Amino acid sequence: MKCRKCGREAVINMRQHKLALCDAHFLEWVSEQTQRFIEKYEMFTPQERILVAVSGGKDSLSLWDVLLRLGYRADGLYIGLGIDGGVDYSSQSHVMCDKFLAGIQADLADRRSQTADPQLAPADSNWKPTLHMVDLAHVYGETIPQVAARTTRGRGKPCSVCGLVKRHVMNRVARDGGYDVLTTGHNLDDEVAVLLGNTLSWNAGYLLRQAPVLPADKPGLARKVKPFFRFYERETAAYALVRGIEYIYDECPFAEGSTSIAHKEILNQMEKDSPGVKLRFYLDFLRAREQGLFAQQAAHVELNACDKCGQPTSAPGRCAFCRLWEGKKTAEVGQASQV
Ligand code: Q46
Ligand code: ZN
Ligand code: ZN
Repeated sequence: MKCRKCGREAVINMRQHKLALCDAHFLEWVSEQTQRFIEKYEMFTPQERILVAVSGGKDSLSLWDVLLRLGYRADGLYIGLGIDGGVDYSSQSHVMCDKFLAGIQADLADRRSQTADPQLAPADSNWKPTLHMVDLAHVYGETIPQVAARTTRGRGKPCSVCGLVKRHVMNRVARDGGYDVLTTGHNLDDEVAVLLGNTLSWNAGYLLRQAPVLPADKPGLARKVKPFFRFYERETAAYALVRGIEYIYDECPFAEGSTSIAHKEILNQMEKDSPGVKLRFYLDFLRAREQGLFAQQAAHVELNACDKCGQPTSAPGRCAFCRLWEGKKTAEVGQASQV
């Protein structure tokens, strides 16, 4: 297979786009497409401050890489969940984030010194990306498996607690750090798997909140965006590989056997028979959503500020996160450290 742009050997063939590209043209294509999605869906502007939630995996590190290379001021946030799973999962993923940061800082400094490109040398050219680190055991006194073990939430699986905690911490760091926008590395496969789950249960509330851009719910909260939502997982993996980004290959040990992995397998089977079906399913959903298919639901969701942390919640009084830690001593304020 030859690259459509230069005729060299292709490293990837994207059947849904009928497009094969060599390594250099693939890297260029990913950057251009990301920029196109950022503009098309009005995700953020070059003037805004961006926080990228990084897990040490291929998607989030590739996203951080692309945003920085496009000239955006994007800092990282790593949340230490305290998950071991026999593979030292959390520590290893933290190491990957640190390594990535050291590499990209050197790379950006190099490129800035060699170019007069204003995108690579923004007005405050002293700016360099940092990594915020929030270690749950340190700040809240417990790891995710420990919190999960003492609550009924999630029926023995820590994922529901983990999702709740991550959302809260991401919001807090974005708010306290004065970030305009919070980005996550979710790719199309992630989004379509969730969409299938939400559709199977016709959960209109969840369907309404599933989107590549979620505006800030309350003043002081960051908008949430997913710039990679139109890339297939194999494309983000190929990007990391071709760019030489080291990432943690192991999935979180608790992901095993999840319904979203089962949904991914089914969708991949469908994609094999009908290239592009995943992308069409998601884009058609967005169109239906735009047209107000789930709008009726919107009127019924009322949010108040949590008594304790101030984040939006549909519950009266305290939010689910604060209730989770009731009676525990936490050291939440100002505990995100920077690298
Ligand atoms: S990190 Fe957390 Fe995931 Fe692990 S415990 Fe579940 S939710 S699987 S994205
Ligand atoms: Zn080429
Ligand atoms: Zn709260």
